[in-house]
Amino acid sequence: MLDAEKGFREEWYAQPLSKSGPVISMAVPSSYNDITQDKDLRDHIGWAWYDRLFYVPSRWQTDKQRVVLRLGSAHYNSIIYLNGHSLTSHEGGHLPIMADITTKLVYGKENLVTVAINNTLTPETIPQGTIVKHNDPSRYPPGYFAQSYNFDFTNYAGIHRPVYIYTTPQTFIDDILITTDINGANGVITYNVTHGNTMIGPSRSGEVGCSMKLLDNEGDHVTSAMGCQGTIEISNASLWWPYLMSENPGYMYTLLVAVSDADGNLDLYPQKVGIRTLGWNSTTLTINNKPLYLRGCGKHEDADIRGKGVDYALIVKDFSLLKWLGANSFRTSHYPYAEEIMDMADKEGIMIIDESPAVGLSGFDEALMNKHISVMQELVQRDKNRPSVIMWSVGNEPKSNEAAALNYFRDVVAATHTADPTRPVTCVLNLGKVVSATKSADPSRPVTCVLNKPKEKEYAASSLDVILVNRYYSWYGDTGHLEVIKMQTVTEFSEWHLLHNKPVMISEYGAGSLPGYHMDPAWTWSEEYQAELMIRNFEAFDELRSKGYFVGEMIWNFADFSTPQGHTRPGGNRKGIFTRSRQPKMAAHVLRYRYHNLANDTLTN
Ligand code: E9O
Repeated sequence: MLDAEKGFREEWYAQPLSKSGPVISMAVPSSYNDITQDKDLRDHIGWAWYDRLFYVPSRWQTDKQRVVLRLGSAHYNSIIYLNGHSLTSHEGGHLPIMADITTKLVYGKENLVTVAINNTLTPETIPQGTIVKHNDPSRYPPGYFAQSYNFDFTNYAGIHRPVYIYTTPQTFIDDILITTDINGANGVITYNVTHGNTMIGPSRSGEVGCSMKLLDNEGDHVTSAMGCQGTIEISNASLWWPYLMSENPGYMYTLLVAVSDADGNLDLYPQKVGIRTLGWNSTTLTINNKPLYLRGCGKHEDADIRGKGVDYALIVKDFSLLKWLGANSFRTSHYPYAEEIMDMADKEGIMIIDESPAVGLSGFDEALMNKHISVMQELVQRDKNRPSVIMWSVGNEPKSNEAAALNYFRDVVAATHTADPTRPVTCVLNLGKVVSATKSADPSRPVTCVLNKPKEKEYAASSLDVILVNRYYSWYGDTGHLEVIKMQTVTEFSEWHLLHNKPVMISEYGAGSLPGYHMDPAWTWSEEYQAELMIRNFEAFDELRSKGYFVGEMIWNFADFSTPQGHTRPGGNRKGIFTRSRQPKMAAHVLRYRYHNLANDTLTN
């Protein structure tokens, strides 16, 4: 039910929403925007309400079960009520929300869960946005406003991920932290299990103990251990390798964690474990001591009808396409993706640059920084045990030419390292570029490289472990001049390395194309232009690779995706190498040829 600022005053959460006004049938998980024919729903800014009546069995109460409500995510700001009472709230659209509801349920009877969500973005939210109020009564109706934001993908809203109710015993596994290492041919797993206790009625639980069973990927017993903390060493371990770097990529053991108390309560959790190490220095990223070259894509959670809603069929399709391409990685541009997607990445051996929702940030003050740090901590908390996650990205394209960015990124990166010392931290940059010649006297000719913006004006790079840069030569600059790509790309990325002495990679490059639109010689928006732009980039990447510090390339974007309406976005952002319905453009075939060749290169070298 859409709300024009009345819901809280009228206490819509106190009873089923249908008693407060007309309700819309809605699917969960899904974005609400593109499901119906209602333009107001598609373009809604502000509060929207969901509710659901449900039953829980009374046996859960007699069995003294602890009951938890979990939403994979709700976008952006959410307040959750249970049986008319406020339960919890969460800010931020892409990370899970959990609440213990044991004592708030009525067992064997009807319960009501109500979720109010608000998609408004402001300079204080991550990501940021601005509400533009139009006060001219001769041009706009009273109270007219619009939402704008500093990124190009649609700010889809809704309950995007599954909502579960699950039970545990009253003594339960609260968290598990896994780190892995290799020692010669042996694999080393270090674990730390924390447990909790919810008092349900009189409890006698005293001592709580933990025991571990390690199973291989076929479920066969490998070894066992006692204690809530410890280290397990496995001789001749099977390591977690990325796709096309081993016969058996994505190998995972299962650590069967058991926590039990004196009352005989037993909580079991099968924790997946991929054994691998990461390393990085001033030129190289390594996995299991082998140098890594990332061949991948920037992606989005985006599809027809469901918007950003989790779709199991789509997840399988996208991984099938990634493997068809020969990709070994992607970046979760520009927010944390669904856990179902991360599970597939672990299993298929696809490496992830795990990005926070901080896209296009500016105005770096302390309040924003504290919020940003909390988001990084939530993200690390959720994804810390995933072998696929090889790097944290604290954000994309910040306005890091603002001087305040220096201390801001130093502190956000440091806090991320504290939360997880085992992975490198990056931020995707696009400022401080080598701007090709000033507005030239002669716009009809291509211009070559002239530095006119020193990179010192970029304040985030110095805090990062790996430098990722988005660059669109011959698309956003020198449009139509494909011949300058190689020179400009080689110049720019060599400079980034020279200046910071760190590994560098290109995290976005590309061009829009309309499938079926052909022009030879290549012309902007044709499939030929997109493909040729990529080939010119490959020439630069190969030269950079030979210099020894260029660690990867990611095309922008895997698939065409939805954007707000605009005169530069014909039916959305068309930089996909696949269409939005996941059919290949010419570009996908070109990339496939390259990625499989690169995979063979890395295998044989
Ligand atoms: C972020 C990504 O989400 N990088 C953008 C991508 C794009 O296609 C967007 O989808 O626009 C590219 C940023 C390039 C900046 C160049 C600015 C030139 C303005 C005319």
